[in-house]
Amino acid sequence: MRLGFDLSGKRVLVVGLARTGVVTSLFSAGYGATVTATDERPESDLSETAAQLRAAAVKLELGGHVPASFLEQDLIVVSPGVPAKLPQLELARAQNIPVWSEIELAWRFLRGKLVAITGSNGKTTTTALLAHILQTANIPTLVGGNIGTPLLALVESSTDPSVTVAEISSFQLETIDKFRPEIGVLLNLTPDHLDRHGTFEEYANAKMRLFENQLERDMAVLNADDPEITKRMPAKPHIFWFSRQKRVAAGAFLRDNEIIFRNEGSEAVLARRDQISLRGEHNVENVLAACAAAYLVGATPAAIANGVKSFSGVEHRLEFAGEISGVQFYNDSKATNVDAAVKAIEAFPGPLLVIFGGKDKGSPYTPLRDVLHERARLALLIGEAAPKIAADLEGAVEIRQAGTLERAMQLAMAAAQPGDTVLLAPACSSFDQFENYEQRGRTFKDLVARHANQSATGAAAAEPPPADKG
Ligand code: UMA
Repeated sequence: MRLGFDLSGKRVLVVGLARTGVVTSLFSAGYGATVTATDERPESDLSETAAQLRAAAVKLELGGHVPASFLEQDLIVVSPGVPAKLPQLELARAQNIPVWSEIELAWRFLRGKLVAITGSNGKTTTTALLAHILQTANIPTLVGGNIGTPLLALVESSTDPSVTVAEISSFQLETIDKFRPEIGVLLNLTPDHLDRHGTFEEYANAKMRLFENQLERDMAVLNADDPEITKRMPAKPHIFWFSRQKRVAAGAFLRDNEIIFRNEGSEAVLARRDQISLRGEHNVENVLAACAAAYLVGATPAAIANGVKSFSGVEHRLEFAGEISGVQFYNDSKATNVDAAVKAIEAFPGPLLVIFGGKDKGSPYTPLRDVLHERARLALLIGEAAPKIAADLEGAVEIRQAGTLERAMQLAMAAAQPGDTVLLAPACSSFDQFENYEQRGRTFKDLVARHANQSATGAAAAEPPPADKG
């Protein structure tokens, strides 16, 4: 039973006007709220959005945030990308005005069950896989959250028997109030977004908020192999584990080739390891988590096995982008933090040429040293973070400064030999040079396609690359 929220006649301020803010503004106006929406970007950057919102009687404050407006509201809904500690939000909190993330508002309206998936890495793959398994099991399934579609956009389609599978980020969890998923999944905890959260502890605290409102009848699915998780176990929910390394008393684990779910002494075989087509050991963990959650939601073992077998992965996650003259190209643009990049590299035996860089997020790049030394021939650096990455990786692998993705591709084409793999695994966010990681990934794939065409037609590369040693 959800708490609900009566928006009718309420004054609602929506902060941030990208995907989340637009959906939130229109939803709130549709439910009878008086909506003001604000964005730091000027009207010239938001003309289409502005027209759409004005047509729905939303008042706009663009090109900055007006502090007084934050104090005249019954509710403020912030987009994930807006810092939770924005001074105007602190002022509102001091006046006891609730500041919620969009997932809080959505949770109050969504019907059916909610499975919320978080973690530092693997969220999107696990969310997509779980949704795919549930669809294979003929369970009415909705999918959204950090994966791209704001949860509020799913409210209208949700029904009592439906299951919403939601990817949830630390940014979204920072501003929840009563948000309570029936099943919460935590995949792993490694440093990420320290530029926003400040410390790993603060970041981990935000992630653990997934479980803070859960009751005894709710469930948590946790990674038994991650010490950062086992030391933070939530107190209330019924806990199920998943493990790649050991057998667990309650939850999913591997026994030889089989994925077993065990609970109260009885066991079910959910799928086989050799049915997983995703690369990398980290993806075995994602599959274990998705299988456990699917079984807990009510999918049969046969449907789970079929779902695992027919799932070929998600765009921008270790996505095969093409082969040119015996060199394979992989797009892992979603590797937006250091741990994700380490796991991406570990998924290939080598030799590798890896493209790193983008906007730095505050974590050191030194955890990449060993795996690069072992498997990579060359690191190509792009974007703002390049000098810091070069300093952190010095001596572990040959480094070249490329500046842009275009240049990195040229250098990779010149240096790669048949049998090599060129991997885009930036370890950084994309916002210095791209709109988002999706655009970065698509640019990479376009470049691979262009070079493939050139090589097929025998055309020379546009510029022969000089040796930019860095
Ligand atoms: N803005 C302000 N004031 C500020 C800061 C930003 O007005 O002080 C404005 C910006 O100008 C912009 C808007 O706020 O117009 C940005 O909103 P947003 O970044 O939240 O963008 P959305 O399109 O709503 O996307 C968000 C998530 N973005 C982030 O968390 C940064 C998307 O996750 C998510 O898919 C979407 O909601 C739907 O739920 C993306 C992401 O990068 C994929 N997530 C991070 C990650 O996965 O690492 C957490």
